[in-house]
Amino acid sequence: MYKLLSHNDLDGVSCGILARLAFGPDVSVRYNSISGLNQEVEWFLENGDPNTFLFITDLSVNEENEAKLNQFYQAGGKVQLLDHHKTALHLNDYKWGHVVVEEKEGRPASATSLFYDYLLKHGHLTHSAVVAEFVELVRQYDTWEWERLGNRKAQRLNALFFLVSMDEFEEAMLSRLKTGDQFFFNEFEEKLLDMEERKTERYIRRKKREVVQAHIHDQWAGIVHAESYHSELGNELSKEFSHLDYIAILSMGSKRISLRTIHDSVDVSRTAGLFGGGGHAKAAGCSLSAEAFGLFVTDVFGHEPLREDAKRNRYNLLDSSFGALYTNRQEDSFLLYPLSPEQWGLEQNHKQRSETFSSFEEGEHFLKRHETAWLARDEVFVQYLMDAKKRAEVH
Ligand SMILES: [Mn+2]
Repeated sequence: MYKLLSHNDLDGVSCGILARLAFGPDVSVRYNSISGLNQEVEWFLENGDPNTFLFITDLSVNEENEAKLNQFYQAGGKVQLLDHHKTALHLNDYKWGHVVVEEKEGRPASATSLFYDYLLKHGHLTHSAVVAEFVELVRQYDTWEWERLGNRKAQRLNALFFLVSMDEFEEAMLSRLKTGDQFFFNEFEEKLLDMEERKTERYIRRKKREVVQAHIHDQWAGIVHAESYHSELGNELSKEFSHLDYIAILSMGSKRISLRTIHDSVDVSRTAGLFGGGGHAKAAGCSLSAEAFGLFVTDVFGHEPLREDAKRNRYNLLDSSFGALYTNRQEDSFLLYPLSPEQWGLEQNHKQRSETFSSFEEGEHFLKRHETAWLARDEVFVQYLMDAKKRAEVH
């Protein structure tokens, strides 16, 4: 008999689907939240049949279970842990641990792709084009590679995963992977996914107006409360407010914080680590502890949400040689303009400020972080230039 303990997201559940494909009725599968896994492992070690082969995928165990699993293994127990989270790399010290972050240079791994390779290598599955395509879609979604590769099918697979129950998803995928030679969505699913896509867009648009920023442990965080679409939301908000190091998505019901970033210079698994969590460089999470609640909720309760940059401007543009005008809720005007190719100056309400910046971006980040400013609309820009002209005439 086999037992699989896996994560309850698309990557984790797809490991369960592969296990069912390989072992049929001989496997029992349980999906867990990150915090729920350790209890399941303990239960298995105390009450499970010691002849059962235990797989753990897409999740890692705490120190206590790490030691207990190793004892179990040393005593002849069969266990294999497969994970792709950087924070689990130390488990490679054990024969039963296999943690790979990158399959090869520039190709990030997912638990499903690692488990598929394992099952092929050990003869539990034979190669199938449709299964390989499914595994690749899961890998692309889980590692966010789909966006770079422009593969919306991967994103739609994840959307479908959230639209139906886990049992329904398992069943639908299993029957598709057993037959067919190409992975497809049926007509009904396509229709459903189109509707879902529009709903997600509206949700994200609304959430863009609810982001507050805060300087926490030497990083700039954008904070938003949201129950759903964490990855899509984190990605969109990180692009919209690119002066922020990361986006923290708070879920009060589950007392969790999801951390997302698009910046290569930021590692949110380290940020999550400060609050007892972990994950990947660009996607991580932690519990909403009392300390985190103070920083991410109480301290920012009075903050006004950020505003998006004006989008349809023709004159007031980023990085322009005339300068770019920013404004804030106090209706201050900030003109960021080039003094020379290597230096940008700043004027506030027509008065010179002492700060200078070595690039436009540096000045923009300064204004967004310290003045909570956004790119003004064209009308405001034109008015500012007219005022400047009047002032010059008076003097
Ligand atoms: Mn994963």
